Amino acid sequence: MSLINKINELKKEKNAIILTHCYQNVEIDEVSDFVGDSLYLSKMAATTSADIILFAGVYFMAQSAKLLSPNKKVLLPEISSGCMMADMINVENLKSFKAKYPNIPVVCYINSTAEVKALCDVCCTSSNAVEVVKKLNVPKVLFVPDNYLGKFVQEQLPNIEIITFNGFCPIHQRIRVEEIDNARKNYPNALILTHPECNQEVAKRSDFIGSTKEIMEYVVKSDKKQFVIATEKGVVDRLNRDSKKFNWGKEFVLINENIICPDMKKNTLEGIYNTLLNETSEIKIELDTAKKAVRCIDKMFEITK
Ligand code: CIZ
Ligand code: SF4
Repeated sequence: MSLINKINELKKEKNAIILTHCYQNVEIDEVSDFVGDSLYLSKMAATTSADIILFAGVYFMAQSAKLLSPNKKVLLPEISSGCMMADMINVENLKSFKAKYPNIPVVCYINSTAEVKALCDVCCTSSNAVEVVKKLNVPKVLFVPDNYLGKFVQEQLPNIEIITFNGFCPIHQRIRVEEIDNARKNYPNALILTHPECNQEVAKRSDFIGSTKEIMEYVVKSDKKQFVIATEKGVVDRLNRDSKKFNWGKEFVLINENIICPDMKKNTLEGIYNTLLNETSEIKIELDTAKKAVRCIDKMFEITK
């Protein structure tokens, strides 16, 4: 039996589901129940009736699934798959940041650990960051950990003061302005779409700035045929696969072949099979931390309803 069939059999046997982030290796979709961004996957984790959730993604995402489904067994095949941005902030430096700017609500990007979320007021994703900050209806917010996403929100909401923590995604930060300019020359008929984790100069030179979900929705609706994408390779691989499968006749080009998140790529079909078979790498979150962190996520759902 192929590894894919073996995983699918095990899933049935154990009443398990696999949630897969769109930055994962594309072959993992073959065994996945849901594929998408953090927000979508969090919602699926919150509503599933499965006993086991295997998260094909990185640590903070599996933690979010556990927070939203505390009675389920949540497994992360590669327990060392972290997020370099999420790891730039911790309880200690977050406390210092808050002490420097007291009594200001703290918005945290979902790319943060449960321990960090437990000390923040509301969470957001790249799809709803502007909406979350706007709906808080306050004159000032602290935004952690991504300073580029924070600055992107600031541009959309000039009447709110957004004080950003100095975190960033080292993968998206690799994208250079010159690469955008070269893409314009090399693909004159293409649209250039970037993620708000990119630096502001890169973002400003592109045709569209959006989360992975927004980028994917945009290109499907567009009547253009060629797109240069400035976000993680998994998004481009899925778009090219779907273009072939559904005859869209569209071509997607990754801005730079190095826009690959090494932590996201740690998962393999073999690792998934072994994790599900042995039920290893279970996510556990200390009760008090979980209680506070889930409040931060619930507040996001509440205000974006
Ligand atoms: O929210 C997510 O899943 C991430 C990491 C990025 C995005 O834009 O979807
Ligand atoms: Fe974190 Fe960047 Fe990897 Fe996303 S691409 S998981 S922000 S390191």
